[in-house]
Amino acid sequence: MIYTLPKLNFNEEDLEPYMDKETVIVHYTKHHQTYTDKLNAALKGSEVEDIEITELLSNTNLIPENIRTAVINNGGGYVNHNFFWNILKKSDDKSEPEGILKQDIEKTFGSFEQFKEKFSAAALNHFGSGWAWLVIDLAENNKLKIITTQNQISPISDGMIPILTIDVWEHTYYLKYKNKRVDFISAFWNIVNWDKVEEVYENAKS
Ligand code: MN3
Repeated sequence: MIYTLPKLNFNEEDLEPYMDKETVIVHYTKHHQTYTDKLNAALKGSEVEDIEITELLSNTNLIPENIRTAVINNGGGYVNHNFFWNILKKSDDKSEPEGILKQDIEKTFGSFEQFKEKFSAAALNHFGSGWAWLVIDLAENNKLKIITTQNQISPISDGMIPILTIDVWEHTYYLKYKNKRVDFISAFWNIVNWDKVEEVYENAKS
């Protein structure tokens, strides 16, 4: 199969001022596109080209050794960015989750504020390029957890289901925030699409 960029749920300028239009354009049409193209190139003609990328990343030993690194890196880049764009939106009044996700976050982390602090600290302290995530850990009784992954590693390769993420590669924030990842992380909370995150969580639980 041939992978293509998913449509964004928002216009390129909609995340302003928290994420600037130019960053969204470069991130989506250059970085995300490049992962997509390289994933397609790596899979082309291989014995696993018809297996869904999420299944390959969940079972990386299915991937032939000669393309395994390319598929993990670029397939991870493809699905991680698909996920990331999907949970962003134009800033509005809804700045925290509701329903079962809210309850489970409070049960796990004490309060939504404590969760935010912990997630932000994980994102800030992650060394180098990568991602911070809220995940469901299937191996640990579906517990909610905050983790980080290096480069384009997807949590699905470690048996976890992504619920929320922040991309902390410099290309996500450098044009606007320069080296100040901390400022980007604070801004990020304004553009989280909690309706989508709740939907992801409810689907994962069912
Ligand atoms: Mn990125």
